[in-house]
Amino acid sequence: MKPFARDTWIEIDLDAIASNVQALRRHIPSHTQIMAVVKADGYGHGSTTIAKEALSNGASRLAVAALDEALVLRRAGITAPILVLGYTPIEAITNAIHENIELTVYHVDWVEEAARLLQAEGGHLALHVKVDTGMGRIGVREEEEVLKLVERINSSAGIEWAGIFTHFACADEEDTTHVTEQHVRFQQLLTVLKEAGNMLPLVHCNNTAAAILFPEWGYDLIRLGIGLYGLYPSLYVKQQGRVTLTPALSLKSRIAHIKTLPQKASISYGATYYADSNEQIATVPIGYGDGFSRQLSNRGSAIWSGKRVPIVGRVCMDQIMLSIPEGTANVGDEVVLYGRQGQEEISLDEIATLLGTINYEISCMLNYRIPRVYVRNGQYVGICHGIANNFLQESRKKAGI
Ligand code: UAH
Repeated sequence: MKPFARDTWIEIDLDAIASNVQALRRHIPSHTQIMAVVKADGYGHGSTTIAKEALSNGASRLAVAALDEALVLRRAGITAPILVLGYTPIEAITNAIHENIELTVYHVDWVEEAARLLQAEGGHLALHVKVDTGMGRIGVREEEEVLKLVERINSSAGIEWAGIFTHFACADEEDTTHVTEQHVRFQQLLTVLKEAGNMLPLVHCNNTAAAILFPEWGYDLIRLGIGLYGLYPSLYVKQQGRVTLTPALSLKSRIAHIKTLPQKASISYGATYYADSNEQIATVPIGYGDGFSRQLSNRGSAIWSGKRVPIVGRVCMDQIMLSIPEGTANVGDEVVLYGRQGQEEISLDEIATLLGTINYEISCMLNYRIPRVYVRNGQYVGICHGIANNFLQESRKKAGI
């Protein structure tokens, strides 16, 4: 018996996650650590399982966007260093102190408030200084400001200057002008800090794209996000063929209803599709309520019996309809929405292109309603998520996972 009621699930191939970390490990300098970026619930793959798999295969650190995400990892028993890449409100830092979570800092006022809190309450806080070399979001920009910030950190009891980093805006592009300018600016700031007598802490700048294209900029660590999940940051990076990545995520469901419709029978809201005579229409339980975009109405497809079949009519909140032109479909037949079946594949890149976005958004969109099932060596080894949790305890036992 499977451990969830609705026949729609995400399969995550842990062997692919392991192989992707190992591929980057081989590609970057041996002294450069890997920080696995598992924000947004591991880009939709489930943060705790992905974090553990990455740590077992060559990553030594983790990063998330928000402190709450770091606390989820600690609650799962993960003790590796975790960096919060985004803003942390001062009133929340007590949690970071108690749970030994590293924070990002980019303003001297924040350090002063943190120092006051530490003076009153005691404890230790490790900070990474974020410098804005051309991304234009959080980060200190001017040399004097960076120097002032570092000075304030170094003179504050209980605060450790643990790292300095920047983030590239255009590392995945063929035109290297912008990324090179950002790197030069980063190097200049590091030189200014060294000339002012500072010993540099952990230095890092490379995301997946830069780690693949500029491994020589590895410094102390890379922040590996999209590549961990087996996806390339852009078609350009993929085409360079420098590192082989394996996608980890598949989205699957099963036919819930099958019927043969007469000519001109309409399908779904808005009656945007009319059946041909004797058209076989399969209903599949997935929809925009799961993060399967309504933009795929009359445009997307699925794989059934190793063949592509079109989505007909509008994607509903919980259901879609497929036209099965050849062959006999049955209730319970497996349908692949993203991933492979037989020789056919629907990649996240294909869906991203169809929707005018990037693969990152496609996996992040898949929400809590779909259980994540983890697979190793072709065997189910775990499950997490959402509404399936209600069903879990007893059915997990029955399913033996
Ligand atoms: C600051 C920061 C991010 O916001 C994201 C990442 C990971 O990027 P990729 O997914 O492109 O590797 C690193 N650092």
